[in-house]
Amino acid sequence: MAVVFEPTKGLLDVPTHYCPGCTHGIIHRLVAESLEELGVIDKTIGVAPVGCSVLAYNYFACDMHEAAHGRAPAVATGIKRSLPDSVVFTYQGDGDLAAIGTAEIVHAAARGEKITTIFVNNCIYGMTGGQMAPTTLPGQVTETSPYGRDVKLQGHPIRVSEMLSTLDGAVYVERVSVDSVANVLKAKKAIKKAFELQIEGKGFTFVEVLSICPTNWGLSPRESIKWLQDNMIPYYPLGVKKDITQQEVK
Ligand SMILES: Cc1ncc(C[n+]2csc(CCOP(=O)(O)OP(=O)(O)O)c2C)c(N)n1
Ligand code: SF4
Repeated sequence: MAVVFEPTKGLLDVPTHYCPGCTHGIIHRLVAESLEELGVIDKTIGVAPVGCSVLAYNYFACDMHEAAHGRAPAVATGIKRSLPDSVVFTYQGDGDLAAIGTAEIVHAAARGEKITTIFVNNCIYGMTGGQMAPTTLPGQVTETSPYGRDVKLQGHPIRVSEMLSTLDGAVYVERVSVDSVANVLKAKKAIKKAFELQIEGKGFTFVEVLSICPTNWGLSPRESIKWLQDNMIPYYPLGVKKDITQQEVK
């Protein structure tokens, strides 16, 4: 019988701890498939964050390193500078990257570190029980914004991709989503391209992936996908924000 589907060699054959319907698993798979197709699993070092994906080091088939909360870009910088032929990526949630690690990601991008960051934006702190994140939408109810995020009180959400695309060291920045088959395919293309540009030594590459958290949003996985489409995509427009290979800045 013809083989129509095979597991990627970029992931280990182990069960994951993610909640049913969580899209962290899809994003793991896209990263792993990209590394496999580029033939770089053996020379890749990933840096895991603090957050629901803290255990990413148990799932990827490459070498992995754990970083303290928000510090993954700093750890990745050290690894890449000492092992310049390796492929280095960080995998970070919005609490990790856009709250406690804001300085690390901004300066890694500004320095043009030749690393790739996969930024999983689910508009909430997942692991710790659903507190407000820097990317929580205006009006969004969370454990720490029970009446909805009030921008007068709690400030405006941060559009991380747009912010990083203004920095000269960033060579490729794209926002994608995993809410549909078409968008999953686009997300894969973006992640693979980010790794390709790193391998070519171009500079800092960044892919933001809009993701769901059914558990802390209090919605079913299907309802969560619709919530992402109706609320997140209008606020966080998808697309390439910067690509020096196309000389295109949006
Ligand atoms: C210095 C520090 N502050 C706070 C925490 C608690 N903490 C652990 S995970 C987390 C939020 C993670 O959310 P996010 O990065 O959005 O990832 P998700 O779990 O949603 O995938 C927080 C606040 C910590 N571990 N260390
Ligand atoms: S808490 Fe949210 S982000 Fe974390 S594994 Fe569950 S659904 Fe995914």
